[in-house]
Amino acid sequence: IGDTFRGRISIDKTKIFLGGIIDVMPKLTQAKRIIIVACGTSWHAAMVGEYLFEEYARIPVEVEYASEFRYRNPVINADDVLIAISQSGETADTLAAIKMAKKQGATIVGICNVVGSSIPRETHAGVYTHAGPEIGVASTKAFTSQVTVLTMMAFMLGRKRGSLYDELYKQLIQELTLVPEKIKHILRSEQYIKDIAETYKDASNSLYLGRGVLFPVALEGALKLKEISYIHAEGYPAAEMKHGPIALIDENMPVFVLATKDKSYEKIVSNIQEVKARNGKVIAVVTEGDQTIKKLADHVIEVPDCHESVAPLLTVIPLQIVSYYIAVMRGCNVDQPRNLAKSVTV
Ligand code: F1P
Repeated sequence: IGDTFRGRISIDKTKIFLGGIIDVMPKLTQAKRIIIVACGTSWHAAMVGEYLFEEYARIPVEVEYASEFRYRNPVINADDVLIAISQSGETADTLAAIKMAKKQGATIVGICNVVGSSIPRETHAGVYTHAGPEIGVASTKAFTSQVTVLTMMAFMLGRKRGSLYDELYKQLIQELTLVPEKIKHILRSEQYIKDIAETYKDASNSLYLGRGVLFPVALEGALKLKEISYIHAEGYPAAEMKHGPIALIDENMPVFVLATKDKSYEKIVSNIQEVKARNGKVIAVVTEGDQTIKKLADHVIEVPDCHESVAPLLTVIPLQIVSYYIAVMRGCNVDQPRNLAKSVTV
């Protein structure tokens, strides 16, 4: 899927090779803490990274908006590793956060798309995602490729730190290698997803809910919708709904729920019931064959069964497609949304 800033990152049936990141592997493996800084969509990828690093590598992770981090006085130690994620590699806030952490002795790892951009030049090592030139301003391929790299790193670190035993490590790699085929499968539902977009294109507000590693996917789904269609959208951890957003729910509110089968499944089913009890419209992204949610939700979008660690990579796809079609149907320019720039360099 790409190469590190100085070598290839790849995956085969049983192993992950992290190319040039190998140089900083001892630092990463022994890190007391990983800080991930990013902005926008890249920040959502960072949040997925937090869940995966903590779950599989058992390293404490802090995710920070670079735009906040750079202006406060954070505690940074020499045994911290700071991972900077940026599609453009030029985001001024992310660059400033790196420079600050570097001065304080932290090891800096980058995950960037644009080869030779400013952020890679300030890092000790890193990965180019080679997600191709994004024609549009809003990140889509960048998100999935950033999450893929973070997933590979989490598995690799888990292996090296002894928190992932052999069998599970192999199973997780196998799951990752199946992702491209599963995404192709989801894309076959494009017409069905377009019909859902048609139903909700005139909404003025929307809610996105997810739990665990799918919470950041809810944030990303909401961001995609607001960025390109200008519909107000909020992403929330599903369990937080009762602490406020539930007040917004009525028959005009589409609620997108990430509800694939994982350890939070029972809880997410009850969140869907809570929304339905208030007449909200539920569009649920579910595991293929799920009959329980089919009976509750207004629409279900099925994704192939997968291990929960790779669910972000699959479940974000239908949300990106819904946003795309809603924006097109509202006559918005999806490639060049108003007020947004591809690289935010100031
Ligand atoms: C961060 C970002 C993008 C967003 C838009 C503005 O950019 O917020 O996520 O889609 O392009 O910038 P980057 O640091 O990932 O290049």
